[in-house]
Amino acid sequence: MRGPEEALRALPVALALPEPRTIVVLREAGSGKIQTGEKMPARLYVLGHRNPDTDAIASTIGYATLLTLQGRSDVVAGRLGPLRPETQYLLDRFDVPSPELVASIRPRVGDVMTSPAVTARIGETLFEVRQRLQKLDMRSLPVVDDAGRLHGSAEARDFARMFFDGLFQDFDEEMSPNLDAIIQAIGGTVLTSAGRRHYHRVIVATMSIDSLLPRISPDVILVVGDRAEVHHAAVEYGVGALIVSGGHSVDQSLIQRAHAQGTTVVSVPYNTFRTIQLINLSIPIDAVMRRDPPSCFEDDLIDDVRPILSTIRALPVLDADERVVGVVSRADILRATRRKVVLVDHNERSQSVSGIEAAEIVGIVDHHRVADLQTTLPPLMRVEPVGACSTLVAKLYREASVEIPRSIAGLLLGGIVADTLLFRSPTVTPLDREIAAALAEQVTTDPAELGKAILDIASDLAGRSAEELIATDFKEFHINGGRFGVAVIETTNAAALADRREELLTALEQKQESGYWSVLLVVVDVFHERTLVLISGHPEEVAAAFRSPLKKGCALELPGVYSRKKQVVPVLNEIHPT
Ligand SMILES: [Mn+2]
Repeated sequence: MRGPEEALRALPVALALPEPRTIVVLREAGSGKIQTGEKMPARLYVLGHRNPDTDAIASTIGYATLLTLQGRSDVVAGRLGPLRPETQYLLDRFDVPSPELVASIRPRVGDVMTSPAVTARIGETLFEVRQRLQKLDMRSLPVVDDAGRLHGSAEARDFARMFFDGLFQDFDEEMSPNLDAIIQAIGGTVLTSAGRRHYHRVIVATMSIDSLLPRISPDVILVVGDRAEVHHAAVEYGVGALIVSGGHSVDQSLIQRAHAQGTTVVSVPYNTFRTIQLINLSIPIDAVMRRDPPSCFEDDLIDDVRPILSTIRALPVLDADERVVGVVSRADILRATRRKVVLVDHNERSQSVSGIEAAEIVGIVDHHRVADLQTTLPPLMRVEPVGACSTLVAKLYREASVEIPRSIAGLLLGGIVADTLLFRSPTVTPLDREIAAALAEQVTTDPAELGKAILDIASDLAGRSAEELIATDFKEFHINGGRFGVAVIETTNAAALADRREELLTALEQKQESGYWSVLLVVVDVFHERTLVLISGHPEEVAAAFRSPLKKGCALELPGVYSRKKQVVPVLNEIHPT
C-alpha cells in the first residue's frame, strides 16, 4: 500500500495533455484507405523571457526535456533572443544544443496544414491525374516537378470544361501526344514498335483512302477500325503510328511491313470514339494545368492567408526552398487554434514573446512577481520564491520522479549559480543550495568553479557597446501606470564599467527617451558586493523610493542590493508615475 505522501509524490506535476495529433484519412471511392495526410501536430512551446539569461535558457531546456521524458513528443524549447557568451559556454560545456529562436508565437500556416500534400507530377497524363482526383475525391492537385517545386494546379473543373469545349484535334509541341502514355491510358497491345514517342496529329480514318493518304506523314497517329486496305495504304505512305480500334485483328504481313517501315502498330479494345477520348487524356498535365497558382509559405501567418482562403478553397504550402510540403484549406484555417505555450522564468507580457496575446498560456514555471497575466483557460502555474528558476525545474523533476539527464543537471546547476551570483543574492533559499549540491554531485562539478567561469565570461565587457551592455539583461515593467526599464549588469570587473560611466548614461538616456518613465541600470560588483544604480528619467522619485541620497543627479549607491526582482522592482512599486 502506498501512503498518501507517496501517492501525492507520484502525481505528475508537469503537464500531461493528450497528444494533439490528428490523422486525416483521405477517402478512396468505394473501398478502404488510400492515403493519409497528417494534420500538423499543435506543438507546445516552452519559452523563457526576452533578452534571455542563463537561468532562462537552462530552465527552458530543462522543463522542455522533462515534458518530453514524460511522454510528449511535440515540445519545442525556444529562446527569444541571442545567447549570451556565458550561456553559450554552459551549453557547450554540457553538450546541449541551443533552443530554437522564436520570433513570434502567432499561429502560422505550418501549424494547421495537411502534410504531406498529394500532388501531380509534371509529365503525368491527364488520365493519371484525373484518376487520382477521383480516387481521393479532391477538387485540385498541385503540379510539381521532380524536386517537388510548384509549377501549376490541376483542377477537376478544368476536366469538365475540356469536354464541354471540345476535344483536341491538333496538338502543338507542348501538347504533343506521347504514344507510351496513350498506350498506358488506353491499355492497348503493341504489335510492333518503332520507338518514336511524340506525334503532332491524330487522324481518324473515316474518309476514303484517296482523301486520307495526302494527310499521312510520320508525325501522324492514325486511328482506324477493321479496314485492312486502309491499314496497308497508311503503312505504305509512312504513317507514324497505327491504332487499330475495336480489338480487330491485324494480319501478320501488315505487322512485318510496318516493322520495316518504322511504323508502330497498336491494337486497342475500345471503339473509335472511346479511343479518341482516351488519347485526349494522354497528354501531359503540364499542357493544360493552371500556371502560377496562388500558394503560401509554411511560415506565413494564418491572419495573412485567411483573406485569400475566403475566395479559394485550398492553397499549396511551400517551404523555404519553394517545395510543396502541404496543403492548407479553408477548413484548416477555421480549425486553427492558438499556439500553446509554457512561460518559464517570467510571466509578464512585456517580457514575453511577440504575439503572446494570440497564444494560449497553458503553464507558467517561474520565480518572479505575478503581474499582468491573462489567460483564456486555467494554466498550470508553479511560481515559488526561490533563487533560480532552474531550482524550481529541478524540483519538478523530483516531484515527477523523473531522473534528470546528466547534461540537463549541469545546465540547471549553471542556471542556479548564475542567477544567484554564486549564492550571494538575497533571493537564495535553502532549497537552491540543497538542489545545487545534489546537481553538483551528479555531474561531479564544483559549483564555485562553474559559477566563476560563468561570471567571468559575463564580466568580459571588452568590445561591447554601452547599448549592448544595457540591452543584454533588460526587462520592462508596468508599474502603477508607468513604463519602467531595469537593466542589470553583474560583473567581476566593476572598475572597467566605472570608466565608461558617461557612455552608459548617454545610452540609458536614449533608451528612456524611447518611451519609458524611468530606466535604471543596476551594476552589481559581484566580488566586492557593491551596487551602483544609474538612473535616467525621474531620478529624484526613484532615489526617494530607495530612501537613498542621489549622487551627481543620476546615481545611487546601494550596497547589498543584488536582486532586481526582490530588491529593485518591489521598491519601484512604491512610485506612482503621474
Ligand atoms: Mn531567473
